[in-house]
Amino acid sequence: MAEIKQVFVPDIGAYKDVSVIEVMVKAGDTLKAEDTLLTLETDKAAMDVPSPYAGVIKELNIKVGDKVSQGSLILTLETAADTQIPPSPPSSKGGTVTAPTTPPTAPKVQSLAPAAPTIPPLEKGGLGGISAHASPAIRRFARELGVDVSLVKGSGEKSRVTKDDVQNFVKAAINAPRGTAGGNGLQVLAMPVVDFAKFGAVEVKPLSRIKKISGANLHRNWVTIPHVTQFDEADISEMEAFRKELGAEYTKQNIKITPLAFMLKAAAAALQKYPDFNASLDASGENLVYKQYIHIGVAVDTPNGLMVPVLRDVDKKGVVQLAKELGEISARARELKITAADMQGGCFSISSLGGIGGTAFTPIINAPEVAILGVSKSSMKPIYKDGEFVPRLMLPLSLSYDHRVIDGAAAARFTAYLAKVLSDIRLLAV
Ligand code: CAO
Repeated sequence: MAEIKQVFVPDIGAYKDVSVIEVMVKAGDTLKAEDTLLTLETDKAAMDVPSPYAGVIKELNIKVGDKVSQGSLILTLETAADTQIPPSPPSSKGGTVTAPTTPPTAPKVQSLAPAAPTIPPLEKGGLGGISAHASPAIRRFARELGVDVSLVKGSGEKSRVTKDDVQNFVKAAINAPRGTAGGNGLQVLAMPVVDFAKFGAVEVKPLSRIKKISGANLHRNWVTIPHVTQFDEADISEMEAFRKELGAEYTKQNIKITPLAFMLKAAAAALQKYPDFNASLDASGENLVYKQYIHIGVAVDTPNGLMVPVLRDVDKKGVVQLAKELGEISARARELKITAADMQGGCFSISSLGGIGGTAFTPIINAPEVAILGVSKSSMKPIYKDGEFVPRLMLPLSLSYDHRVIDGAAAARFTAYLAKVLSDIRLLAV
């Protein structure tokens, strides 16, 4: 037989005037026994209060923000016949507590009298230091949807993750355009938190602003773009001889002609020949946007971190002009005088470590570009030519490309063409 029951806040240990941080039900809702009614939070813990009965809510007496103690009236409901549930012990799973429910012993109006639950600390999860506050019910809800709650940005009080936040996270993941960043759906283990001081003296310094910004971009690009790196070598013996001649002439004008100026020119020629490398995926991830201009970003090592200013219309400029602009813009980058606009609009990037050393590396694509050329230090090598080994100056090239857009064969052709042009710079004139 249906009965009218009142549901009260159960025994919550020594806590009094505890905040109601979430109410999951409203008047008129039909409940199953054990459905979560609300979540309470002290400064140290959060717990759900489940319904001891199945039935229909007649009146809800509590709202978010209320302060409650054991015995506060939560709601009145009309039970379905035979809906009392047997007592259940406190459940503690994944750091959450479900307050136990004890059925009423007297008919009609009855308070709940469960054993005091042990309340664990409010759970915090995290990926790369991001932590999430979420009630047990929200954690359960997120788990049911396969969402790692530590990845959800909370919009509630004290940045608490709400049900809406989880739902919006799922919607965003579903609607995220294919081929773009892919949402934040990477389900990876949180970094272990290590107390380094346990092993020896340490000093903590904040990352520079540029490192923080570029780090976040590099991370996104690394995890969301399927990178492949193609390696090749260019015989730059002749190019180097010509560069030295030019260098002697332009030093007086304070223009330093480094191999990078030639590389910019050669890259522009390769981008013209292979336009897929001068393109970007659009927001839907289903179309390629081909650019009718050739602007190339150059990675510059500054005391504050990596910056990538962009040289415009590289195809329309000569090697000397490019060397001059490169000198100016890299100096401005090192003095932190370049603007955000100086770093926008690039179609392709070059990262040269040739002045430092190394034989090869795997540069990270500067999205939404689809490829980046890494250049390492040239060195004299014995090259087998016309039946004998001859000493040649070889320049290592490392081309990372977005495999969603570029096939391996195309990348090999692009790199081989670059090597060919750098080996015979007369080709740049035709
Ligand atoms: N092989 C051999 N020598 C090379 C070379 C190469 N591939 N590239 C440059 N060099 C030589 C130059 O000729 C120059 O020699 P001299 O001083 O004897 O004339 C010397 O190395 C230094 O060159 P540079 O670094 O001043 O000039 P650059 O045009 O090669 O590079 C710039 C300019 C701004 C790209 C560079 O200074 C720089 O910042 N490089 C680092 C980029 C970077 O950090 N990339 C990593 C990104 S991924 O984390």
